[in-house]
Amino acid sequence: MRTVQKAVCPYDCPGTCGLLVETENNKILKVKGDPEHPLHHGLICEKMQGYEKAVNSPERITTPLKRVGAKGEGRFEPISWEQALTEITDRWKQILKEDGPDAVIGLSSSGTQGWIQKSIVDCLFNKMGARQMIMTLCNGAKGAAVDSLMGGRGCLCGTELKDSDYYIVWGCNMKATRLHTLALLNQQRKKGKKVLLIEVCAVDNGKYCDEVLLIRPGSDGALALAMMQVITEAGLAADGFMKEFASGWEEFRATLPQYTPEWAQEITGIPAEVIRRVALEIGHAKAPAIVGGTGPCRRKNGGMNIRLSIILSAITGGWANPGGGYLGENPRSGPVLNRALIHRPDLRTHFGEKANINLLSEILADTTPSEKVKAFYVSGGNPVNAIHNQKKMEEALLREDLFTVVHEQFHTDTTSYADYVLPATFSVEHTDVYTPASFCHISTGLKAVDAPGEAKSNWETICLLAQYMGYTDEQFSLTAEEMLERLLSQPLEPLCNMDPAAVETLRRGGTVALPYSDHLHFPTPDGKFRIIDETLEEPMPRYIPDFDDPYPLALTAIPGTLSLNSVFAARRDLMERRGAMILYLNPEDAAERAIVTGDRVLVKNDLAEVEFTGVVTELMAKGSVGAPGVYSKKDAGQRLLMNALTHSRLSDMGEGTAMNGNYVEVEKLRERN
Ligand SMILES: Nc1nc2c(c(=O)[nH]1)N[C@H]1C(S)=C(S)[C@@H](COP(=O)(O)OP(=O)(O)OC[C@H]3O[C@@H](n4cnc5c(=O)[nH]c(N)nc54)[C@H](O)[C@@H]3O)O[C@H]1N2
Ligand SMILES: Nc1nc2c(c(=O)[nH]1)N[C@H]1C(S)=C(S)[C@@H](COP(=O)(O)OP(=O)(O)OC[C@H]3O[C@@H](n4cnc5c(=O)[nH]c(N)nc54)[C@H](O)[C@@H]3O)O[C@H]1N2
Ligand code: SF4
Ligand SMILES: [Mo]
Repeated sequence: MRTVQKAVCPYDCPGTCGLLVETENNKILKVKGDPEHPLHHGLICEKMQGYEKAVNSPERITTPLKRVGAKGEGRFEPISWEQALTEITDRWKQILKEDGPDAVIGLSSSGTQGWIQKSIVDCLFNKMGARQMIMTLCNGAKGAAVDSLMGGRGCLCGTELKDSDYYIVWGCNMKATRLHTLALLNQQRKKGKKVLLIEVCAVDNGKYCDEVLLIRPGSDGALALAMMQVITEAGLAADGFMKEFASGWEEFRATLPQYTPEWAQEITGIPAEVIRRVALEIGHAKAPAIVGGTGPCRRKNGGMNIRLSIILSAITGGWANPGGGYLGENPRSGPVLNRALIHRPDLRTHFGEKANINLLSEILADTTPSEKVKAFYVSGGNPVNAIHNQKKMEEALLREDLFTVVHEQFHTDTTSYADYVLPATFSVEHTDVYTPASFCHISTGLKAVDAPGEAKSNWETICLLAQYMGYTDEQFSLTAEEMLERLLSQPLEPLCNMDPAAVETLRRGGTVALPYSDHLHFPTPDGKFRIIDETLEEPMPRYIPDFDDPYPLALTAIPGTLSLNSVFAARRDLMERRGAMILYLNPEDAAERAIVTGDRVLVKNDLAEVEFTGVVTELMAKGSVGAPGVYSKKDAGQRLLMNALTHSRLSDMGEGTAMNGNYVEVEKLRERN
């Protein structure tokens, strides 16, 4: 019998879209957008329109596997769950006994954003006392900047943008990562509202915007300062409003005169007259909105860049008007459900070392006896392709004394190094609850079909591993459905005040809209928008430069429009359309190196030399090159990928990724074949 059930897109994408899943005889036939979704009304990206192709793929891993070849070869034999669980936990027990819990790392990465399936992995590793992970691979510096200024609350919800009167899309690839925002802005442009793009690479989004400012990577803080200088000098800053709702405004304002457009032109590469004109447009807008992406935050000065752009969004007083403000972080003040019920920090009795995901290659490769990691568990992640310093990561995973277990849906470049691979489910094969970034809603998706073969969800796998470890906590005998019920029956604000019918919707699987946050109410120590933050290394916002590496071109990671990190790598239809690894170059940089579109180019720095196919475009800022998408070795047809060129370094705030703060030289290798 054919049935249609509501589901949720589980991926690490600000939308958390609602889906309708059509099933027959325990098989997914078709997945489409849910027109009843209260915020998105059925709009989903083309990647998810073919979700059934991935779920039904014959390439899925369907049994536990044990390595038979050398590490990295990717040769395995199928074994039973019983054997896998026994052998894995015997080894873990031995490592805990001989080396202690600091020798264990459990990585619950971004494969699924479902609270239940993601956080249960952390629960087991809390229980084991393993190294605590600092998960700041996406936007650690941006989150820290928002926390510093606004106490973690006050960002716009995507639907509020309908009321803005001017849009600044700042380092955000809407076409790839914010489909709903792109659709909304397209509508607003028809009403005569302006969309300004501030980007290092406008290839994907330039055509959807009225004006493009191509900026030198990492110089966004200087641009924001110069715009504020122009706005204050022209008498367009809302002084009364700022004095009332912000702290430190007058002291900060006094620093602005030095930041002229001419000063910023030198740093940003944007002509002073353009900075002046655009700043005045923003100054005259009643409710300007900044759509802030992660690009400018992924560098040494990332937190400062974001602090300055958010202050710019506030100084005209637009925050007091509907639609005015900053979109780019969680628009709610806090969680609506109690995540601690799942990851159970209270089960942790050993508080040893911490591990930042951005430094993972170095941490795993460290063979100092006291620092050595001996057990590595990967769930929902593909560190070989996605984490900085690929060569170091592979060197680490080759270590004979690093015991690696990977829970995956498909073979990846990371599973090749695993001692054991366990088969994972897709979101339609398990139950979970989801909350988006940048929107105000909550969704649940209940299991719609059984998993193929012996695949098990993160929840089931972790509970079994825990039981084989001998852990008797009640947590590990619950089902995911029982956990969902616990979460829904112990809600936090504002779910406590939710209509009982809405809670029933979540019990059955569906989406409920939540109220927006109050954009003028800040849980900072003095209850104000905090411009000067004495708890930071740089209390007063000012321009600081990015890393000072001895290579001329900045290398930027651009999100792929046909991929989402590794999660669509198994979709042959999408990967064939995407093609080989390309590198965007500005015409001047290309001409200096005699490179034309189609040439094979070699990108080099102190870490590696990686080949790309060059694409010369005026939509790439001078002084920078851009590499879209995360590739597998198979899709790229080569061993070294983009992250062979990225250093394991951190941003100025939030211990965040500095993935875009990498510098390279490019040379022509050979002409197109
Ligand atoms: N289709 C698709 N969707 C995705 C993803 C994906 O890979 N593909 N990734 C998902 C994940 S995990 C995340 S964290 C989010 C990220 O999504 P967002 O937070 O919305 O940010 P991005 O769209 O990644 O923004 C990156 C943009 O910043 C630009 N940029 C880089 N450096 C600078 C700079 O110094 N200044 C300026 N002005 N611009 C700069 C890049 O060219 C790029 O276009 O998206 C999620 N959604
Ligand atoms: N060059 C470059 N590097 C990047 C980025 C970039 O844009 N360019 N983006 C960066 C960002 S923002 C991020 S967040 C990281 C992402 O890096 P990771 O967190 O490592 O995520 P993915 O690479 O997407 O790998 C996720 C894996 O989880 C699997 N998976 C999906 N659902 C489940 C599930 O329910 N259970 C289990 N066990 N597995 C599941 C998928 O098959 C996939 O292989 O990459 C970062 N690295
Ligand atoms: S990947 Fe993003 S845009 Fe596409 S369906 Fe999922 S949440 Fe929506
Ligand atoms: Mo991310």
